[in-house]
Amino acid sequence: MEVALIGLRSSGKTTLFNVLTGGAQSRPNAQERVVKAISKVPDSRLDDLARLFNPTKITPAEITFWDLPPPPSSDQGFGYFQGQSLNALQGADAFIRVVRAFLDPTVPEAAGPPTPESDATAMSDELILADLAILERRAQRVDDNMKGARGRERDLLIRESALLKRVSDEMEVGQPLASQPLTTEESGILANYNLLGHKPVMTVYNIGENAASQTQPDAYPITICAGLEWEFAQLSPEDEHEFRESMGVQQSGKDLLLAKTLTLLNRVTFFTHVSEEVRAWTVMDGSDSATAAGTIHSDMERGFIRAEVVSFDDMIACETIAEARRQGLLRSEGRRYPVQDGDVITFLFNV
Ligand SMILES: Nc1nc2c(ncn2[C@@H]2O[C@H](COP(=O)(O)OP(=O)(O)O)[C@@H](O)[C@H]2O)c(=O)[nH]1
Ligand SMILES: [Mg+2]
Repeated sequence: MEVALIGLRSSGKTTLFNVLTGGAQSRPNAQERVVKAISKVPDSRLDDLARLFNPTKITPAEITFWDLPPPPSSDQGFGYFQGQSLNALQGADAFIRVVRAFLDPTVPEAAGPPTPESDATAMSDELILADLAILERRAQRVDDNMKGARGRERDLLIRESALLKRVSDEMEVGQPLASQPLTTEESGILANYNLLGHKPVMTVYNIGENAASQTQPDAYPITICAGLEWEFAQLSPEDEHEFRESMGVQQSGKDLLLAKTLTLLNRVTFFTHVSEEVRAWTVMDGSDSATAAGTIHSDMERGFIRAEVVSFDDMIACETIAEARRQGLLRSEGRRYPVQDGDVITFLFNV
């Protein structure tokens, strides 16, 4: 799972990246390339399972975050969505859009006084421009291919060309892709282009220290004080607790954001236990057990025999697999079983 932080200069992307990844970015203003770092997703269920299985190793699910270099020249706007940066961003699974909502006279603003709304609009406009560039390149290729094409191949290219034109025209008048009516077939064609507008985006308002105590975990858009969270991250657990209390910011912004990112990516978590390790994995919601096995190892998907599944709650209640089996709560599931969030799974396979 690859998630890129995007937003205007000085909105707090690198600060937030450091909060999420424990300070992976040491030279925030000098970087020249995309910096990637892994964040481990906390999940109390993993700790509960570890108490039952006594593993030597507990492995949480991971999300990789990307911190982008400042745009090369532009003093306004993003400027990310061109050339090499655009190609890189097409490889991300989702975006977290950081909007500056803090006032700090010592930090110059990228585009005049911060107004979260105008900042957000500027970003949507740039995403549309980037996608228009992708569509235009594709349209060029389709036109080239049309010259030598005959019969059915030619018909398909004509249809694709018409689709490209229609979608681009709509986007040019400000209609984002997400709000354009498309048939399943059309969506399928567009899915091949890796358009930025197809990727899930979550907006995070980086609010000021004085507003930090008013954050609400379930508010939308998410609000977080990245500067303060970064200060918390430097402290010992005791000091952090005390400082959080005094600032009125009980909930960890990092934990909140990681949980929201899994939701953004439409992921569910399942757990495995082998003798020495209890581990959390994630798959797309709706994935079947064979696909889940494949996230662990391709051999396990290919040689899939069956999955032995017990729900998290049943596992905690029974304490042992043997007891879950005795009570009939350990289910034997085939390849097509849709994995549920919290499933504790043992895959049986041959290689
Ligand atoms: N006061 C305040 N300053 C912040 C906050 N978040 C980031 N900053 C400061 O804003 C400046 C730009 O932040 P940075 O993370 O480098 O932004 P980026 O350009 O989006 O990567 C740095 O000096 C940060 O210390 C915040 O929540 N409050
Ligand atoms: Mg930065």
